[in-house]
Amino acid sequence: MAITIALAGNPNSGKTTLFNALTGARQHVGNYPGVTVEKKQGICTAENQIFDIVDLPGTYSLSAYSMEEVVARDFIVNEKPAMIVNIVDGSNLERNLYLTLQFMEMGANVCIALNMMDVAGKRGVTIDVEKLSLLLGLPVVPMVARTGKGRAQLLKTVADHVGSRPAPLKISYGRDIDDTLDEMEERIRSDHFLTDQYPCRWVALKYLENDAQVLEAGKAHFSEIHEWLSAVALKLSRHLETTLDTHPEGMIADQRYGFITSILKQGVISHTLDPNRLAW
Ligand code: GDP
Ligand code: K
Ligand code: MG
Repeated sequence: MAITIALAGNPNSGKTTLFNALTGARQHVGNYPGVTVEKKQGICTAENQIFDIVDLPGTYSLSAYSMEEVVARDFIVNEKPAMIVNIVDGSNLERNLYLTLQFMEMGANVCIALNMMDVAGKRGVTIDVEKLSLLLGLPVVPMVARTGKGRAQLLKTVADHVGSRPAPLKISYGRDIDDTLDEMEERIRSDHFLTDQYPCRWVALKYLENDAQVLEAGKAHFSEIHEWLSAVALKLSRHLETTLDTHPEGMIADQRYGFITSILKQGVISHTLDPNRLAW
């Protein structure tokens, strides 16, 4: 039986290039149900497995602001791919990892295809791949999708990790938000609120982020808990506005970037003085 693998990443990270490198001519194009977003799907056989590869729409985040974000998120939640191959532009690491972090918060089984290593090399940037992998707790495979370099290693890594079920990543958003999240999460867990679809903390987070899709699902599912969660989120929002002149969404985004920065600061990226020293 084919194993479903989702390719996900920021626009222009090389998703389609990698998709073509993996599937060759064995691909077909359709639409995601109910929307005009194009769905590319293809077969790749490697490591004695058949992988059914789906090229998700390119996104920077997993909020519900754009159709692409909703499509990518719904696919992960509903189709539960065995693995997400998250294509990361290695020459633009900080920005790209913002999406990675959100997959991890969803508890998705992620591996990073660290692409554009040639571009990073030309800029004199060296990435300590092992350290990045260790600090994130994810497999990371460096590659150049355009030439196919790293393809075999990526497929081996995917085959080795398809069965993993990592615990959702829990990052700190500062005390005010963390305390509220804990309280919401507890109620969500004990009432099994939307937990057939999403991890508990993720539902709580989405209430704080005022996520239209989750709020709508919550309202339809059980209005009493929905009202309670909305009230708790509103209370926190007012508190943050009064005390810090900010709102939960802004603070959550800031803390995510803070988390990424703190990882990258630990010697993951170094700059060589001689940009002609191409590692790739
Ligand atoms: P997508 O938007 O994520 O699907 O990205 P594409 O696959 O369309 O790639 C965006 C651009 O980056 C194209 O011009 C690709 O040829 C190029 N590209 C993809 N991978 C690499 C790579 O590893 N190195 C370099 N230098 N260019 C790449
Ligand atoms: K593109
Ligand atoms: Mg594309």
